[in-house]
Amino acid sequence: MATAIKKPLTAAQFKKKVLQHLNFTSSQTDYQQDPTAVLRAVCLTVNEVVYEKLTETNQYHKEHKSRSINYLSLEYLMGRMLSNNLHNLDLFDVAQKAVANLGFEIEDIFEEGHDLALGNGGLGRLAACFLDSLATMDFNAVGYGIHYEHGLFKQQFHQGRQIETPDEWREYGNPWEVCRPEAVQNIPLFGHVETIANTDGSVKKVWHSGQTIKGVPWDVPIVGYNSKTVNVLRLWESRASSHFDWEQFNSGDYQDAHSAQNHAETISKVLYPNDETDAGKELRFIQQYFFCACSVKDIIKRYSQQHGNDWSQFADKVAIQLNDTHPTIAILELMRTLIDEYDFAWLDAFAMCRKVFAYTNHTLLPEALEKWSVDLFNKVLPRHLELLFSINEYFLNEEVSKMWPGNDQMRRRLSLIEEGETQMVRMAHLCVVTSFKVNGVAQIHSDLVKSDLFPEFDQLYPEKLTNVTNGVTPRRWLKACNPELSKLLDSKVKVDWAKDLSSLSSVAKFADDEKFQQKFMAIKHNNKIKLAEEILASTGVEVSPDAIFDVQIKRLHEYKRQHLSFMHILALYRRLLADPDYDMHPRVYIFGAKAAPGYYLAKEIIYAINKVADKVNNDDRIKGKLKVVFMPNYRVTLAEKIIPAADVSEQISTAGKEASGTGNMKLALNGAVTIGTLDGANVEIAEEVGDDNIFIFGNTVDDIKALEANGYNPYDYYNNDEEIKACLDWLHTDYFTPGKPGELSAIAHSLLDGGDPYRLLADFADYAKANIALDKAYKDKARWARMAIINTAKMGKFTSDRSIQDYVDNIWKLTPMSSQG
Ligand code: F55
Repeated sequence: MATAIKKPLTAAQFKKKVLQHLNFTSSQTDYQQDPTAVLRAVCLTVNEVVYEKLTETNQYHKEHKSRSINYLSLEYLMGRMLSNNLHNLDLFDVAQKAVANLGFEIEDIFEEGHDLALGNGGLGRLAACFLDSLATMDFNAVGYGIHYEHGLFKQQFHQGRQIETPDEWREYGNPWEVCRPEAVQNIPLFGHVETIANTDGSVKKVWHSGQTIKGVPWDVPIVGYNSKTVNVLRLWESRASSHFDWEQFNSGDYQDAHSAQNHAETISKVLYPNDETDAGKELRFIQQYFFCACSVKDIIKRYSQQHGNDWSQFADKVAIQLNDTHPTIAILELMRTLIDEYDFAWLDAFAMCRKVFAYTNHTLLPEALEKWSVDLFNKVLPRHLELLFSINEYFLNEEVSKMWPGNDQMRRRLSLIEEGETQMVRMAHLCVVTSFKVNGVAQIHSDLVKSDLFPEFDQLYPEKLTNVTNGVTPRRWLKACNPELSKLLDSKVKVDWAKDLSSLSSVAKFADDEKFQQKFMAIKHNNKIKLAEEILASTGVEVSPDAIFDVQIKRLHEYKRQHLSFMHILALYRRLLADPDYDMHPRVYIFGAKAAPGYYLAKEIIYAINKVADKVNNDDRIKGKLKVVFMPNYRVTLAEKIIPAADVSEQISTAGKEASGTGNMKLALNGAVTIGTLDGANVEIAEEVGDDNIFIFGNTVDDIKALEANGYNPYDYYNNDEEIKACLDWLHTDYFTPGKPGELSAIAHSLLDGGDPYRLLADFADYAKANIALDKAYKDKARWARMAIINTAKMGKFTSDRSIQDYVDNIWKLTPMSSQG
């Protein structure tokens, strides 16, 4: 395969450098017993190449005054970096050889690395995939985020229940980051606003803050795959602005001097672990402002270094993408800076914001739409609140009332402020009003954003709402995690498919080729053997690689309906108990999911799955036909092991609830067949692979609306479906929790008296039917192999390179490095 970029080091040179780092940087001459020291030395070696490229990238963009995209996200779920960086630099083989020469397997060295888990789920992982694509495609991009001391909690199970422990990802340092003291920022908070009358009758507003926090940037280099670029992810850490109040300290008030420091450092201490509900906590709000203010100041500083005080090109050179509403406050911060610090007229500042910001919506769930109380705004950011009110006044008078004259109801509905007992700021409305583009993350989701979430905004701003379907990076999610399949694809596809994923479509012609099928399925089988070892090690459960590996990996949430699969497992178990010869191919259900620590029902679902797993896995009567494993501490690194081994991908959310999903893409890319609803990107996956190569079931968005219009009653299903009734009743007994009846009742309660908010029972029968069809398909080896191959071959659309190209063409309007001459 042709590689455009020359290998920067030979294996011998690489080894020499690793030894140098072991000797001189780590003073570690006795490295034979210490894979951690070797990991560190390998990372430092890679960094030598990385930083040289970073300098060249910066130089280029400085010279060309390139337009940049600035991606603002509270979350980045990067996973481990070493393997990815080696692949992207084309140094994998070199490092493997060098490390082997030192007496280690490269995989064992990787295992010493920590995940950078600075995110919850899909939204954070999407940001990570986008950074990879931006660097690969040579775009000038900076990711901005928070340098959390603790990322997403680690998960353990104690007697089946989730226990959370802190994530200590950088306890002993992180080789991939570098501190940039020269780019420190100071961030004001609290205080009051003074109004000063100018001689010409106008007024000047001065914000006197009550506290200042220091923002310290840590840069993580983002290495493009086979490209010229190394970009950075800049993560802000909060510190007390003067390290200590020495006066206070010297006067003996040691405790108070410390507590100011503690308060400042608390801001970047921990990632909020909620993935779909807004925590509504003051500290979260301060986190958001802290990182937005640091980032906006940094963006302005970078611009000024090239353009001085000439603001005329700002909107031509800078685009800022808001990853959900979490960084919305950046809009008000830019507005405030332009008016208060650069003397912009209000209208000019507002017009500038409207040219610079774009917003991505990731959810339609009402509980995830962020609102902050006006009181909190007033306390923490009094000046920003004034500006928010002024934007609202302009928007309601100049835009809403002109479009719908005399319509007070419309003013109330669209206002940036929700009236009520406590006034709340609607962050999504501020985003829509002040962004030049708003995108959903899959076609069906974007359509629903237009028709159901923001129909009036769509009328008011006809071209603003748009779609960019999500994607995943094939570098991490195929090339690095599934080396055997990658090699097979290399042998059939003559271009570099990792950079041009649609080229995989040429593999479809081998879908019926017996030899190719055998090779493809042998690789799957090998991956399953490896995963079976991992399952045994982490759960103690023995599973057969000859069984169907049925995978559901994602955050735990009622709308994702892990409990639909759980109910179906109960049904299968019942069928097997009633008839031990019940005809089904052995199946292993593999779950991976973290529940938000405060999400009661999600935790009950984990517990129930674990309890049923205990019973089923140890029941000889069913002859090993059914196994259930819940792998603890699901994270990027575990996903990289599970996905290559999956036969079946469970994507079973209630239609209309999953904005896109991205695990669905990763699994299909690795040859898993989807069983799923017509929700999120499943719809587009079905279009790509064709109806014969996916199992679609259940109510559509329109069906669900119709069910609800007719008055949804879960008891209709309970009373009319003997299997549903039996499974739900089972949960009240002590069958799975001996001596403790009712321990699993919460699920049954939610599905019956709780109204079954995610319409699980309405989809149960069709899901069970689709599973019978799936079982039949699996038993036909050639048919299944064909389906699996077609899935891999038809995933070209879902590379994050295509998503980024869509953003670039329709939203950001960037030019890549190579095309700038
Ligand atoms: C995190 C914090 C808050 Cl306060 C709210 C939501 C989240 C979060 O993690 N959301 C999230 O992951 N959303 C997911 O985004 C993916 C990428 O677009 C989608 O594929 C997925 O459908 C959506 O649920």
